[in-house]
Amino acid sequence: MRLKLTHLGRIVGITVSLASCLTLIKTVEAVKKEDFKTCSQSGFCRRNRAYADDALAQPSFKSPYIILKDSVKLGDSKVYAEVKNTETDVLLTLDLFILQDNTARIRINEKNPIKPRYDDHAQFTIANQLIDSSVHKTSRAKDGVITILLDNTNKRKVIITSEPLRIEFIVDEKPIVSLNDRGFFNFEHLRTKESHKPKMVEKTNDEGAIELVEAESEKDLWEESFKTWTDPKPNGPESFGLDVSFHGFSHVYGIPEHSSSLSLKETKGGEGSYDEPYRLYNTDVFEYAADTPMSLYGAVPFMVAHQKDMSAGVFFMNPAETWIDIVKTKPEQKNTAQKAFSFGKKVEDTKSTQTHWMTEAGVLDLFVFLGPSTKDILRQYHAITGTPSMPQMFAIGYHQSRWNYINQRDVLEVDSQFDKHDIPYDVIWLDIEYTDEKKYFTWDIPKFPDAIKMEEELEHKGRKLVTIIDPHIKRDDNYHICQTAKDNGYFVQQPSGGDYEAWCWPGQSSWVDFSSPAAREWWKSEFGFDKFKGTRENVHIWNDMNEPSVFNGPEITMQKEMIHYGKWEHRVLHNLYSVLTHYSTAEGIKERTKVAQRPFVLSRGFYAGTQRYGPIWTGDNMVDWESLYYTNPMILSNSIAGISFSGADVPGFFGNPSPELLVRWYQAAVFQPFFRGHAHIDTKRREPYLLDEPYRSITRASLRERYALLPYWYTLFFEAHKTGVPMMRPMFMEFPEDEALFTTEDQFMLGSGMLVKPVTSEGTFAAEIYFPGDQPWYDTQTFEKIQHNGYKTVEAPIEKVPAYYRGGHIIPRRERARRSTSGMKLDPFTLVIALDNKGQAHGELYLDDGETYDFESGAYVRTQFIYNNGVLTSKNLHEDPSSDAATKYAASIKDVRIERIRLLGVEQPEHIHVVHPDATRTPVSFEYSVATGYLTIKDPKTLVSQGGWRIEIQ
Ligand code: NBV
Repeated sequence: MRLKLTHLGRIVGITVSLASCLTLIKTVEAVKKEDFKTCSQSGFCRRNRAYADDALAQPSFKSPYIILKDSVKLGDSKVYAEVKNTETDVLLTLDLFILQDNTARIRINEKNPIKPRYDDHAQFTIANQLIDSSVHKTSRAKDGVITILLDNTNKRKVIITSEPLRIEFIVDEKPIVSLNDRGFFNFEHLRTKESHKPKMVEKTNDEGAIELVEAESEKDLWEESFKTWTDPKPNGPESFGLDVSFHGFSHVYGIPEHSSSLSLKETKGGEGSYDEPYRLYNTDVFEYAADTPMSLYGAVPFMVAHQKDMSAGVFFMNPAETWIDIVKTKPEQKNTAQKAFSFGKKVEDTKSTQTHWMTEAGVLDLFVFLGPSTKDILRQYHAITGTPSMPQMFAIGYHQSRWNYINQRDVLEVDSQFDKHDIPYDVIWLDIEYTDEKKYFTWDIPKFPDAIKMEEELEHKGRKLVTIIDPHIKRDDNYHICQTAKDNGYFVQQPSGGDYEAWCWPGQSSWVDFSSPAAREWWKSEFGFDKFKGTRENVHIWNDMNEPSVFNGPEITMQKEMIHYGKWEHRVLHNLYSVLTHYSTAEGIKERTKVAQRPFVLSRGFYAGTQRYGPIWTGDNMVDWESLYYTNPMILSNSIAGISFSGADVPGFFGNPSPELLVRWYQAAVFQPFFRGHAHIDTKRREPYLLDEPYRSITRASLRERYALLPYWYTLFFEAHKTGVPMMRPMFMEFPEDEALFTTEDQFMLGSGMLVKPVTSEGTFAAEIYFPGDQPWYDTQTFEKIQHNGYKTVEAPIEKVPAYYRGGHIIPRRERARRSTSGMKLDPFTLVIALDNKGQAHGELYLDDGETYDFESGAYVRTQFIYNNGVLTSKNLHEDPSSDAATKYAASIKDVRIERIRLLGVEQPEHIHVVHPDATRTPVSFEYSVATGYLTIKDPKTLVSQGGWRIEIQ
């Protein structure tokens, strides 16, 4: 048995004292699936799945939920109705709101619960005021059917049927999304154990006689066990399930985080399907496996369905544990009762996707988005949950981390090696060992005797430091953080009272209750420079283990019966814990300076809304080719669910990479939003400068390419901040009509202007790429033009990552090699103009100070470049270009110019002139490559902060 000092989720049982801190020892091995529940081991999942199976098994099944017709109230853009479970007589309330922009919200709760069901999470998740649709008085109720229009055109409507309850969204007379179509809706009302009447079913016993026995659904209602843990479930059953059908949609996406394909797989039979539902329950899955629906560190209950001419989305807003079954049918499969409600409409003979959502507790609160495009859906989703925050410029450079840089000297040595080898990087990271005995907000002073000095040295080169702060707090009476939290009741509580205590890195620990407003305020204040001694402005934070990870808890997390602020059980808000940690930390960083700087906080756990606080990464992946492959579908799934700023440990966390794997991983990460090299404590050092040639030069070139592309990246981050459309995009988002791309996950678009296909397998020096559309593509390294529609094999030697500019797009770059982003602030730009077949192109550049929030008051430059008919012009897209903030910012970059223009796909010109804003006309020199049709215009001396110039190419 190989003993390692590593993750405590796999405790073998030996406790040693190491450097005066309690540390546990374990063996390294691959994921232990048996540590995590399957659906059949989770009471509510099993019950809801069984409910669905029963419904399907009975040809005459009819959902027992009906709308009480007399209860219906039609308002402007809303409907209220009471729903009765005809088997139990329990009443539910149904509220349907028609919101702006093709969005509807449906809430179902108990009418008279014996105690309230948890609903407080909405205040954290809904970022914006929800605005009712402007459509008024367009609802009508007739013969038990309620019709309500989503817009003024009669094009989009919702039809609610009373018996049984069924809600259908119709676009152009075609059903698009329907709820309770298959009758799986099941709402477990709160009850006392004494009042509960078990459901009995007939069963044939061994003697062949029929007897009444408790139904399968009666198991685990009041208590359930998993391995050595028993969940006492004081509230009994409180789950709900609902089927959501996407008619005519063969593909659904999103619901991260899973190490799975981009187009989600079926979970109940079907080719290549999983036999478990996708699970959403934030967990610290050690050495997670590839290609599984098991839950991981984050959970976003948002799914997007796409077909050729439209997309639809569903956001199941609830932070409790949720499982989702997916099946695909062709053509529509319905039982008799359901057929009765097809309104005589023709259902297309295409595949449909039927999903079944099962949630452990709380209120059913669902948003439906009708797009029509995927980008529209993302705008609609972000209008609810908030758009991603705008990062500082350094955050999108390269980060160098490992567990651990051992001391101050080590940090500065690594830093200087980057410079020595001319490799750019922006941030160096400290993992848990920098603390005094894993007491966060403290330093191991012998190892870091003068942290401020170290940070100043980094600052001198414009670099940053990130330190880890986890949410588990060491139980220690001499530790100020523990003391304050203990004295003020800031820790999660046990059901019987008293702080919850369990095991984590520091040994015996308690967990800050971030759902408590007072605890959040206190946590924020601890980031003040006067409190977190040894930190200054260039120090940012990393929140790890915030699922939360609890080494000796069930499924390596907190027991569900633990108590949060407001006496809510952990069960009801589990997936929210991560985002509350992330929020509190990010706000703390924002508030610690007089002029707020945009915080940088990396989080491992996440939930809907996380995008407002900072990036996430995909946790403890393996150093192997398969894990490299999965970085793309995983990050794309995050992107489509609003978590657009994400990345994976490069080149994997556990294990030692071959130089080839390392090089290929760096090449891929150039085009992935969050780019951090990180490594497990037992791995060999692998900073890029340690590589032998040619690998070192190749990796240096990759990192330089990342830095050269930062203007494009930053412009895309701004677009995401404004619209929710992610930087890294699935191919189908840009080419929504091309069905060949609906399952493509090994190539992707960076913005709308670049296509990337990273090499993710060993010994592979060619790539098969699908070039969509009828416009040309240009190799980003050779500028070779590819006029091809469909698959094409291209060479991909070790120094090359296949990446292409899309004809019709202009990409801004900065090509001077610098140590870090801070050195690039006033650097000139290069524009790459990739012409389409008509000789046209357009693109954008967004620029601001890269640090503060001044851009919100107008301190930015936003320019559109347009190339048409041999003339390049620019257009100022600033909302208020003559405002003080705009002019002041423009003045601060007044000398920043375009130093080079590369025109791809152009004929050799005779003259090139710049016409300056004052109408003076000067010739410009250029070079032309006949072989590739590539033109370089040298230093046209046009300023990015100034419009009114043009470049004429004749
Ligand atoms: O803090 C140590 C590690 C960290 O390096 C890693 O990135 C996290 O995902 N952390 C998990 C704790 C346990 C790792 C086995």
